Amino acid sequence: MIRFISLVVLFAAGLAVAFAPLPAPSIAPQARTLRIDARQFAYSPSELKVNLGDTVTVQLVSTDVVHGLYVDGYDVSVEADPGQTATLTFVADRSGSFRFRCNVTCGAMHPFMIGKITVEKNDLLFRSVGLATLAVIGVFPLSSLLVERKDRALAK
Ligand SMILES: [Cu+2]
Repeated sequence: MIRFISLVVLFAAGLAVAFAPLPAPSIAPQARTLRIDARQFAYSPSELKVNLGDTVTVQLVSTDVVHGLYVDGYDVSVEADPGQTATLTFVADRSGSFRFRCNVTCGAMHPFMIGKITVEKNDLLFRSVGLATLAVIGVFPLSSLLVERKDRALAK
C-alpha cells in the first residue's frame, strides 16, 4: 500500500514538473521589440538574447550611412537608410547563437560590423530533465511492487 502511495506521489510530481507554471522569465514565447543602433562600424547593442519561439522585431536605426542587418542561420535581413528606422520581424524558431552582420558595404571596416543573437531554449529542456529524473526514481518503487506481487503469487 505504501508503495502504491509512493507511485501516486511520483505520478503527481511528474504532472507538476510537466505542467506547473514556472516563474516569469521562462514562460511562453513573447513578442519582443529590440532596437539596434547601427553606425560605422558597430551595432549597439551588439549582443541580443531572446527565447526560442519569440517573435522578434528588430528596429534597426542607422545613425550615419546606410547599414544593413542580416541574421546568419535565419536568412532574414533589413536595410536602414541614414537617420531612418527599418523594421525586421521574424520568429526565433531555432535555438543557438547566430551572427548578424551588416550586408550593405558601408566603409573600410564593414566586414567587421557584426553582432550576435542568442536564442535560448525555453523551459522544455528543464522539464524533460525533471521528468527523466522522476522516471528513474519511479522505476524503483515500481519494480519492487512487481517483485512483491510475484512473491505473493509464488507464496500461494
Ligand atoms: Cu556595412
